[in-house]
Parts: sequence; C-alpha cells; structure tokens
Amino acid sequence: MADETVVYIGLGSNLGQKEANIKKALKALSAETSIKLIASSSIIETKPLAEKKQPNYLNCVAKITTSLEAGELLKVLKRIESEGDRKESAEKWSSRTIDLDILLFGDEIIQIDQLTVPHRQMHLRSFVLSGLCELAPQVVHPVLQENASVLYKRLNGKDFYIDTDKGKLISIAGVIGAGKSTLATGLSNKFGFELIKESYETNPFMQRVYAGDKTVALDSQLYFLLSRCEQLKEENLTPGYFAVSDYIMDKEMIYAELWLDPVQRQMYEKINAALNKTVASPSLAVYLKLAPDKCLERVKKRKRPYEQKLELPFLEELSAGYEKLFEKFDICPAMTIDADEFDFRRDGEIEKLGAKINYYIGCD
Ligand code: A4P
Ligand code: MG
Repeated sequence: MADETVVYIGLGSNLGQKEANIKKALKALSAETSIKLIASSSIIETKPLAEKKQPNYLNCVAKITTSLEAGELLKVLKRIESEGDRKESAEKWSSRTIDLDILLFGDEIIQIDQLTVPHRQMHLRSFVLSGLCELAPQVVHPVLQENASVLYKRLNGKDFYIDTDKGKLISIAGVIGAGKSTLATGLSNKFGFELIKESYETNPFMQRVYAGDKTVALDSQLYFLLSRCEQLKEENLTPGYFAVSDYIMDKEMIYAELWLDPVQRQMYEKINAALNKTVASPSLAVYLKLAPDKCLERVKKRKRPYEQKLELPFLEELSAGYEKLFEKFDICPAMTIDADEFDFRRDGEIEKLGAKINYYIGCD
C-alpha cells in the first residue's frame, strides 16, 4: 500500500518476566490489523541509564509498517503498554514491565503535544542503536542527517544522557594546526557558547619544550594541567548552558607519553588521574581529524614563533596518540570531523555544525 510508513520501535522491560513481556508486546503489535511486524532485533541486556538503582533492562528494536498516523500509533502503543501491566509513575525513568517508544516514523520530524519523533535521545543510546543497526544500519536520522551506523559508532558501546543540572561542555580535540581554536571561537561567536581557550601564551615553559628542551617538560605539563583544572571546574559552567573548549582534558596523557621520561610519566599519570576527577566531563567531544603533513603546513602558515620548530615526526606521533585516544573513547559521544573537508570560512558550515551540536546534546 502506498500510504504505509516504515516505523522503528524501541522496546524495553526491567520488571517481571522481562523477556516474556517483550515477546508479548511484539505479538500484540503483530496482532493489530493496521500494523505489520516486519522484523525484530536480538534482545539485549543493558544497564539502567544514569546508573539508577534498578534492575537491568532487556531492550530490542522492532521494524513495523503501518497505515496509522504517528499520533494514532502512539495511542496503540500506550494501550499495549497498559495491557502489559505497565503502571503509571510520576518518577522519571521509573522501572517498567514494558516501554514502547517510537524511534523513527518514516523520515518524518514530528513535534506535537504528546509526541517527539525521532525519539529525542535515541542518538545517545547504544541500547537503541545496536538494535536499529541490526535491522537497518543505513536508515537516516531525519534531523541529524546521519545513518544509524554512524550514530552508533560515535558512542563506542556506551549509553549517555544529558544531565540538566549541569552545564554542557563541548571539547574540541585534534593535533596542533587542525583548527580547534578557530572552530571553538566560531561556535562561540555564532551560538553564544562560552569560550574556554587553552592558556598557551602564559605557559612560561612551553616555548622551550616546543624547541626540544625536555628538562622543563614536566613543569610545562603541570602548568597546563593546573590551568585546565581551573578552567574546567564544574562551578564555572552554568547549568543548562553550553561552553566550548579548544582542547580536551584527556589529551594530556598523549603529550605526557611524548615528552616525559617513564618515571616522570608515572608520577604525572597519578596527579592527572586525581585532578581529572575535579573537572567537568564533556557532554560531547568533537575530534578534528587532519593528516599530520597538512597540520604542519597550517602551522608554518600561521607563523606562531614558538611553533616554528615543530617537525613532522612529532606531529605524526601526536596524531597517532589522538587516534588511539578516540578509538576507545567512551567518556562522552565523540563526533569526528574531517578537518580537510570542513572549511570554517565557507558560508553556513559553522551554523550547520552548531545546529547539529545543539540538537545532539540539547535534550534533557
Ligand atoms: N513521548 C514523546 N515522544 C515519544 C516517542 N517518540 N515515543 C511521550 C513514545 N512516547 C513519546 O513516555 C512519556 C511520554 O512521552 C509519553 O506519554 C508520550 O506521550 P513514557 O513511555 O510513558 O515514559 P518514559 O518511558 O519513562 O519516558 P521517556 O522520557 O520516554 O523515557 P525513555 O526515553 O523511554 O527512557 N535504560 C535502559 N538500559 N534501557 C531502557 O530501555 N529506558 C528508559 C526510559 C530509561 N532507562 C533505560 C531505558
Ligand atoms: Mg518511553
């Protein structure tokens, strides 16, 4: 039928006979005359979001087609939930026998009283995206304009949520010369994000380290570490507002590996780990990826005196360090951007990225 819409539904249960609850809901869906159940993903066990003290969930995703409007489908899902013995609760994210959420409704973007589609947090949840990827890795999120597979990889297997009691920090990462400060400043100017900039100029040791003098490398590292801890204190961020830093706290260990001898590194690692606990965690990392030779080209062009002695092998090692960091990064979602293709000066580029970031971590 021409007016059938392909819909993806997220199912979750963490009370009672969890697997039976999910299977019962799938059966109830297929029993509806206006719904055809096309496929369902594997059922996986997942930890409750926000480390809530609740039983683990079982989650899966179903693909259906339906002739119903989205609002009508929501009513059917609510009915199936109540038939599945789901109790009303005023508590956010309370335990439930069965939860049915509309993830995607064709390629529609819906914002009506009782319904927001795409599901407002689906892109932050591996327990949703893994099932969706099993069924339709190429299906495109109509707001983010990225497919399920890209969204899933960004999370490195973790589930995230946005804590509305805290400020939202976006940390820009990448090799020297990739364009971190330009991007952070652009986002700050266009979207009013508070700008947090690395204190390069004030570090009294850095010029010597950049020139190859490793005797002050530890001093330089400690200087940076302390200034970052000052800048990224939780209380510096305003709840509900965005801030953008032109560095990511976690890069410090990459530099420590390159510059410190093993004994210094061990000591530094401990200080770093202790102080890391005192700073705000980013809600989103943006990794600006650029080949080391291109970084060197940009560094030479911008003619900052202290950077002119930097050489390609150093930038290559730095680049390898960033790659390793982001391969397993799971502190927050990490958006990788090809810095060679992304031209900040091109009209609308920063606006597009800023709008995406606003949507990505703008939910609560
Ligand atoms: N609503 C708005 N948009 C939608 C949508 N796309 N699909 C409205 C379904 N409902 C939508 O939902 C509350 C109201 O949201 C509905 O009345 C509907 O009008 P609900 O299902 O009654 O309550 P809820 O599920 O507690 O709220 P919410 O905000 O939908 O929570 P989520 O997103 O469903 O998250 N951890 C793990 N591991 N696995 C889980 O499945 N689920 C949740 C709940 C928390 N933690 C979890 C899991
Ligand atoms: Mg729900």
